[in-house]
Amino acid sequence: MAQNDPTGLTALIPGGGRFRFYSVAGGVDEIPRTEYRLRVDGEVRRPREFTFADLAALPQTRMVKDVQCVTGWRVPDVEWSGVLLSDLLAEVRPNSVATALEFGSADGVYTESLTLDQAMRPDVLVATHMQGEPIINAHGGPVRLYVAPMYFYKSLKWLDRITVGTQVDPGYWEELGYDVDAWVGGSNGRDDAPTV
Ligand SMILES: Nc1nc2c(c(=O)[nH]1)N[C@H]1C(S)=C(S)[C@@H](COP(=O)(O)O)O[C@H]1N2
Ligand SMILES: [Mo]
Repeated sequence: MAQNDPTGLTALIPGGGRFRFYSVAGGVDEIPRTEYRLRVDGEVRRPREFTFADLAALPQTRMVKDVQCVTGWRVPDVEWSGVLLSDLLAEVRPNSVATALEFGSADGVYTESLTLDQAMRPDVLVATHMQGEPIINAHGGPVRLYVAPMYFYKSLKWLDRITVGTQVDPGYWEELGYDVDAWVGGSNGRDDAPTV
């Protein structure tokens, strides 16, 4: 498996099913929930910072869906919960010119992006829990993105910033050649990718 991995940085996460650990930055120090902050700004009417408690006070959404890494490993039926990105965006109210989002990580290196339309989907989550437990540091906790219909590289770990803007900036892997629109496709028959 490691030989299929362009990063050479993976290992199985203990107790994590068949998840493999990915971090282009080598990881980040544990972020206590009480110190967690998510900055949401850019083309929004109400830029603000969310604490972990702020996220917990928003409507909670749960979904059971697959994880698919572009290098081939897959974990079926993972339970995720947290705040729908669309519910978070309703709090900050994107301006009419807004068309894209950029996500930043506390690792200071990894970035990702979505169009505003993709971000509004009902299967894109600002996730705080995985398999019924708080997301552990190795999985990008306390808060990571979970973009169900796309390859797992879209699901940025250690989420600490969302900048709403007017153009999609290619993320870390996308600068290295991976698709910006990373639909997993119809191969598993249940990821709801648009048929194009
Ligand atoms: N910040 C950050 N997020 C990231 C990555 C990364 O290197 N850094 N790797 C991505 C890739 S390629 C995958 S497959 C998943 C792996 O998540 P896991 O370590 O929880 O299995 O995280 C994605 N999000
Ligand atoms: Mo990946």
